[in-house]
Amino acid sequence: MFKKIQVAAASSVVATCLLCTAQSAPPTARVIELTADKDSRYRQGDKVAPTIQVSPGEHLVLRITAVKAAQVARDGSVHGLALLDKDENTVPGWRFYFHPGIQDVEVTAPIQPGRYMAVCIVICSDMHEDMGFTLVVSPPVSSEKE
Ligand SMILES: [Cu+2]
Repeated sequence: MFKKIQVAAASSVVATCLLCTAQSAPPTARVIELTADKDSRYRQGDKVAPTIQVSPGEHLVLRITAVKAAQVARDGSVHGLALLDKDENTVPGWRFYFHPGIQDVEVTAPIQPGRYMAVCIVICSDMHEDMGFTLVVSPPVSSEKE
């Protein structure tokens, strides 16, 4: 009897793990290209400090091209990124440091709709304070209430 329970427990663990694997299969992430630029500004194409619209929980790849500004952090980072909610708390999983060059970071958009501020977290020059962009999380139109 006891043994049977153990087997049942073990197989349920396996089932859970299989489910995990299925869920973490590479989602089709939207790639958002940004430049963390030498003048301490985030750019999307020509747009300075862009506003980026995403869906709640959307899988994204931020393709960051980081270009050294006036100052470099001790670890060699030239810029960074943290996403802040309306209370200025960092959204979990949204804190990165960038070395010069192109790097991809995978992120998941917040579930909670609203405006989020992405800010640079490396003191990259005396223009650093104003370096960032806006992430707007808005629910799909079809789910709007009447
Ligand atoms: Cu910066």
